[in-house]
Amino acid sequence: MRVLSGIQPTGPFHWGNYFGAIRQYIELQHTATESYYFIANLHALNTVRDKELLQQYTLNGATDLLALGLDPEKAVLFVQSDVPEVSELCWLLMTGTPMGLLERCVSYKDKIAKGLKADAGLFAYPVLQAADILAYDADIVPVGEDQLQHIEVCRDIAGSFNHHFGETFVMPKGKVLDQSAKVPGLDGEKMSKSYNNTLAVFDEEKKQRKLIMRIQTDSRPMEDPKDPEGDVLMDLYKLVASDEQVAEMSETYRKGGFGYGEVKKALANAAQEYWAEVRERREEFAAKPELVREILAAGAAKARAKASATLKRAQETGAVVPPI
Ligand code: AQP
Repeated sequence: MRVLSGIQPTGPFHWGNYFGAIRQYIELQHTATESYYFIANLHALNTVRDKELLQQYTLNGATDLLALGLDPEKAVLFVQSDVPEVSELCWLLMTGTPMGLLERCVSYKDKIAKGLKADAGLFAYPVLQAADILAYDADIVPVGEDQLQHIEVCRDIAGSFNHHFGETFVMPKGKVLDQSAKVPGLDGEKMSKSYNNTLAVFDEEKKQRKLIMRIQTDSRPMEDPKDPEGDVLMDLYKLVASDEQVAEMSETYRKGGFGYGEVKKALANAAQEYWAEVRERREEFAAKPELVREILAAGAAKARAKASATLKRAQETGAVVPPI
């Protein structure tokens, strides 16, 4: 089983990125025959237009993944733009992709609906993503729920290429975690960098505590029993607290007579404990940017070897006719 996933360096990674996707990367690296994880800086260009900031976010992203447990001995970690073959493959795929397929993509439609600026890169994003996945012959793509539609688009694109030119690409499958496929943000909507509702994994404790204390809650009387299901605080608590703590808190909800302030404090304490070790590890990696760069360079060489073989295969199956 070959596994691949990418993550955009558009800002600090948040709990949604970690519990929806990164946690899967860390787990799957032990069982996959090959795994590829990349920092999607070309995708991020759609949002981050400041060169230095994007470079910094890219290095930070790799540092974060290493601190969170990605092991370069087990998984190939690299930066998307270090593999130019993928952009060429993207063009081969773009020529057979119907506009309607991309127009139906929810993440594009959502951003437009929220008034965010759209350029051709944002619109064609799922095609580059398809090239990212297909270039490495990925069987499994661990993601959050919001990305499942893009993986279906990738399958459509690969299927139509295979049908037209002959078997070329491996059909990938998306993989989400049932419990954390869509982590809610501070406002109860999907946690998302562009919605400004995130808890960053590596925020310092004080800032995280402050943000947690500001989470919106309902205004029902304190005495009323409350349903622990579908409650933002409880949903976040489940991610960082132990099973025992969650069972206790659920009981407190059902009984009523508590204040949300207490729940927020418990959530902040559990979060502090949950992230303490990786925060320390991050400081160690952050002190060695040269080591991170070396890991990325070694990863890029391995990723390029794989992607150029796939590009050649795609060119040979018929998409590019050699000039006579
Ligand atoms: N709230 C979430 N719950 C579960 N999974 C999530 N992911 C993102 N948000 C959640 C997953 O994280 C991986 C990397 O995400 P990305 O690089 O595609 O970034 P994103 O989806 O664009 O993340 P944001 O924060 O929502 O960024 P913007 O606002 O720029 O779009 C993916 O597997 C994603 O599913």
